Amino acid sequence: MDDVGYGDLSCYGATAVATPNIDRLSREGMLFTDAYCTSATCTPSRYSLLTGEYAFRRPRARVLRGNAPLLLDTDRATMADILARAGYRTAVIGKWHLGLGAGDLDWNGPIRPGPLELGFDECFLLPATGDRVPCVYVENHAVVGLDAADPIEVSYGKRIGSDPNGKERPDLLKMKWHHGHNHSIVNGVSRIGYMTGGQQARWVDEDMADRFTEKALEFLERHRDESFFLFFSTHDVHVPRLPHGRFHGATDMGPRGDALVQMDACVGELLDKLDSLGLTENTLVLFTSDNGPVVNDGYVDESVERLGDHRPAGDLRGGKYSAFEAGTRVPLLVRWPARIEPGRSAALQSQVDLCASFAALVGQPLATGEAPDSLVQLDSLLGDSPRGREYVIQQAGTLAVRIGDWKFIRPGKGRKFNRSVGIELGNDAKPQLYNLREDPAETVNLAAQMPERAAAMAAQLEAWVAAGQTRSLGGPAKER
Ligand code: NG6
Ligand code: CA
Repeated sequence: MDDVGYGDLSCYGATAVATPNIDRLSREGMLFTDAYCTSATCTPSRYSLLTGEYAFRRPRARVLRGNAPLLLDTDRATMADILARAGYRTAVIGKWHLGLGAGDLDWNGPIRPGPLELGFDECFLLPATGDRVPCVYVENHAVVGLDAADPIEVSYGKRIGSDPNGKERPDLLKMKWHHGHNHSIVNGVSRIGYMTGGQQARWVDEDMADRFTEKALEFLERHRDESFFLFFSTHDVHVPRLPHGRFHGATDMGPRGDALVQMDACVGELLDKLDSLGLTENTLVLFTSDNGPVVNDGYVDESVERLGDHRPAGDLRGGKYSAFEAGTRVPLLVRWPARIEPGRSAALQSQVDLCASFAALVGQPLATGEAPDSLVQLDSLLGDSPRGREYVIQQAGTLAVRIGDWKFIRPGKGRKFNRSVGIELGNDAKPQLYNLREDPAETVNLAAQMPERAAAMAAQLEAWVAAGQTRSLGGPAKER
């Protein structure tokens, strides 16, 4: 899921929104309270998920433009490659945001390299984000529904074409921009970047969740008799939030709340399909989010005004973009009825481990250099052991590390607060040390009181960064 926070689901304590289908996963599977994505934004987080490598090792792994070249190396194994080697049929349906092509992509020709060169048999993509051009779907190697007589052009920076943009024609918008997001207007919403042409191929935001779900159901149906891996990657609840009309008013929170309900409904459709195909018992379903929550991410969508008592980050501090916990601590639910006893776990989990864990699950060895930061965590992931990782590394503007109950945030020059989105970024010129057991909301910086612990954690973090990989290393130097 996209930008779904630790407090956004009813199984994680939300009361202003009901997520019955996701709650079903929590009743029938494991709910993790201490699971993390690797980064507080999308591109780096997804990079780690699919490669098993920390994104901070890749300077290009930052929120990508919609016309950025493919970020991943096609000659290095991805999660999809690993499962394909074991005979799985593989697909990614939904948000990609990891770049496409080899640079200077012509959207009217074959679009590659992309997922199909990374181990996926098929793809149906929102290429970047809902708020970035080009606003078209890509299926396998081509834009869906493109009319050759109306070619697409995409530009970031220089304005192209003569279409009005969101800055000069707010009267044409059905949802106004708040900050950024004032270039090309598509479907009454202005986006980041400029696009011309491709009129017939342009998406309708209100239909996007249904398009993805339809594709996913069809994939499940088609591969019902084989082993399959579906990476179902919703646009919800990222901006612009324009859920289908049937979800309007599903909550009192406006589009963000309604988009959460739409997302839950998509999950429900997938689970129902597994039921009807008789596949529920022996299918592992894993639900998680790519980064923490944000309320105002650049459009005027009443999300702030109508938030009420809902706390998207639960009790955690920060949100999307933040080195505080809410940036990267995300929901994680894992259901596999044939194998997993339902329960709750406080084991530390990181999405970077899913590559190695899945490889172990399907009996695929990893070569040296493959999934270089990914550790097999099957015992804890499947609920056999309460002990997970010993540490997690968290990336935002700066880096942070959690070792056991202790959290250290590397000092940095960045601003402390992002005024536009209203989120504390966790940056500070001074080192920060928190005890998450006693102070889960990171309110008391203990670094000055406990300089030795802070220094030891800083040194440990730098060692993991400098090592270039962490798979062959053990845990922290010594138990603290
Ligand atoms: C930011 C966008 C934000 C969102 C984010 C990426 C502006 C002002 N803000 O730059 O709206 O698109 O990038 O989100 O442009 S993510 O979930 O894909 O990382
Ligand atoms: Ca995201």
